[in-house]
Amino acid sequence: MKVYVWKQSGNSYKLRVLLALLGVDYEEVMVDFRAHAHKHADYLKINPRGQVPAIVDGDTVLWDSAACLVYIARKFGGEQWLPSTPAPMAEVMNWTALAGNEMQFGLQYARRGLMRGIYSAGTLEQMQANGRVALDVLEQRLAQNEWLALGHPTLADIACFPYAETAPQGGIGLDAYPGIAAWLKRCKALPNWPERWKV
Ligand SMILES: N[C@@H](CCC(=O)N[C@@H](CS)C(=O)NCC(=O)O)C(=O)O
Repeated sequence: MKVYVWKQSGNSYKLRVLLALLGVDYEEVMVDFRAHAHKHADYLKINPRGQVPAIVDGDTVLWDSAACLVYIARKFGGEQWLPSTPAPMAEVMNWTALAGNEMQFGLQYARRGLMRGIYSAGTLEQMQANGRVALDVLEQRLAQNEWLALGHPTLADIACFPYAETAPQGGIGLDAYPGIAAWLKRCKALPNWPERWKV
């Protein structure tokens, strides 16, 4: 299985985390953003959105982090990370949807704005406001619960972790979110939790 990533990408880090926790063997392919490799014709055949992450596993080609996480969890992770029964599966998907919406367009875009000067999707203040919606939802949950879904670590935690952790890089400090801060530490204490790539 080939996994296409870039080292500063939080969406790529989600896959790195799940693969490490599960001890899956795979080939990591760095898509060099500095060379605009994510916009090259060859790569666009894999991910038509010109983004990372993506997975190629035989005839299976996946180009969204949530889809990639679902694939890895169900192929290698049994019932723990994404259960196959309706209500538990849907509860996990609540959080992957939050990760793909307010966390992406709020926390990730605010970070991208401050780190790379890209403001194509609105002002920094708009993105930070969106990001705070996500953090408020997380905090509400984590003030009473150790994990986001089902009382144990699941895909929900992995999908939400990267951009919650980097919220300060988007100008949103975590001091007002003690439940999130404690949960970030709990996640990192899981056996085999990997560091981000060195940049
Ligand atoms: N919804 C996508 C978002 C992926 C995404 O935003 N990837 C970023 C890196 S974290 C990227 O490739 N950005 C380059 C671009 O959009 O041109 C997913 O979850 O996979």
